Amino acid sequence: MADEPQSTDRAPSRRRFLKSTLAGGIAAATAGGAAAQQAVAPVATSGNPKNLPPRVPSWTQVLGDGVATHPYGKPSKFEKHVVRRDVEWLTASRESSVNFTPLHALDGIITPNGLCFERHHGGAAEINPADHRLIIHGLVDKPLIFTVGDLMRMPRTNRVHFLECAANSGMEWRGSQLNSCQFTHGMIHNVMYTGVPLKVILDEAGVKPAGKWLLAEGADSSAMTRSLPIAKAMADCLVAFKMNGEALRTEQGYPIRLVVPGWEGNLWVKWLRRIEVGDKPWYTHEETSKYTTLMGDGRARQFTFVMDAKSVVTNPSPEAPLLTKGRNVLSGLAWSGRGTIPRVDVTLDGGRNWREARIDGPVLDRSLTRFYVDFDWKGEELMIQSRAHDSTGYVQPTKDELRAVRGVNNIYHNNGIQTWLVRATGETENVEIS
Ligand SMILES: Nc1nc2c(c(=O)[nH]1)N[C@H]1C(S)=C(S)[C@@H](COP(=O)(O)O)O[C@H]1N2
Ligand SMILES: [Mo]
Repeated sequence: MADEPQSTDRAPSRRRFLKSTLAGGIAAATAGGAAAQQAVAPVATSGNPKNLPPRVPSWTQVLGDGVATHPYGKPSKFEKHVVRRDVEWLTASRESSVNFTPLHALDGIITPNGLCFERHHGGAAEINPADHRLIIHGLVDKPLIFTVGDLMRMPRTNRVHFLECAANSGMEWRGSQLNSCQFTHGMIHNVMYTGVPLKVILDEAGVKPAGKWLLAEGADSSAMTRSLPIAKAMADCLVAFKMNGEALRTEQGYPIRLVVPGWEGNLWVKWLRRIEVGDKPWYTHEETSKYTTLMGDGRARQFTFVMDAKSVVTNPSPEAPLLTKGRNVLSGLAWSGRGTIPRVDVTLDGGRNWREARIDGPVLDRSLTRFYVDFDWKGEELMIQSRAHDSTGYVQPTKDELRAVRGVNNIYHNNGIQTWLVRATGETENVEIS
């Protein structure tokens, strides 16, 4: 993949009403091991009668594995289908690519470390922390070099935040394309980071009054660089070394990465090695040719940092069809780069009737928030949508509302309302209503 996923010629002619598209993308889903089928969670409607009540199951009659069979634990073998997957036609090379979080298979708000989507511009650097340094220079009183150990002795804090790639849902700009919740919305993860506030580090170096921007650079082969306003750096950014309690994964920037709450994923520089303070942005490759948004009128938006409020129903979804009539749980995620999610609305009938979803679990600032609707399914066709409200009063727009403002020659910042069509069979498809 040359850069971020595109919604270009692969996009189908816009078959707007009740049309999911089985374009190139779906071939990848199948190549990924019949994703839609495999990804379906096992249910308690089948099973070997020998192991079912009133019989005593076979595993009760033998000793299990001892401790330390797996010094580092892993999921049950029955959860093998719960993995990151990629879309073959978006993957020009493995080193400059992206894979996706299996949102349909997860619950709560935390993304397990091994399932966090990856986006690399030059592959994942493998760095011995003993050989790694963080350099601070430019418009500072005292240029400094920190070892990872130095950072770990500075005051630290814990924060849960989502990271969403600006291109998440980018393949859907012109119409529904990928028949998969993992692929339409899975360029996001939500992690508890442990790290040092960037302000603490910058204060130690002493930012000169003229210092208004900083440049963050990664140590990977892409030397990913992005400009960031000092005000944001001072407000809430972290230099993180732990995710969900353990060291960052190699793929997520081990040994240190930048955390930029609520802002585009590409600013969250991984394998962070250099911070330069300057008086204006650097206009790097990543902020001129990429990560600008081409509008309908031909002008471009630049430095579109904040991720607006968005939501998606993760169950049911193409990989998680409805399997039984009667009692069912609809579940989903909502988030906003501007604050918390106080409310999510859900419709089951394509927008004729909306109800307020039940938000459950922690409601945190610029974090994924989990919602549910407990409902009874009689086998009728459903058209499911969710609509997030954030703490600023912003309401998630429809895709058509977005297109009216931004046109369709776009990739980034697609936070439009997603529609899933549930057929009478329970099979669920990516569609659009117009
Ligand atoms: N050094 C470096 N940092 C990087 C990137 C990269 O390629 N190199 N990719 C960026 C992009 S575009 C995104 S969306 C996020 C992805 O973070 P993840 O791999 O933890 O999901 O990292 C960002 N930071
Ligand atoms: Mo990204």
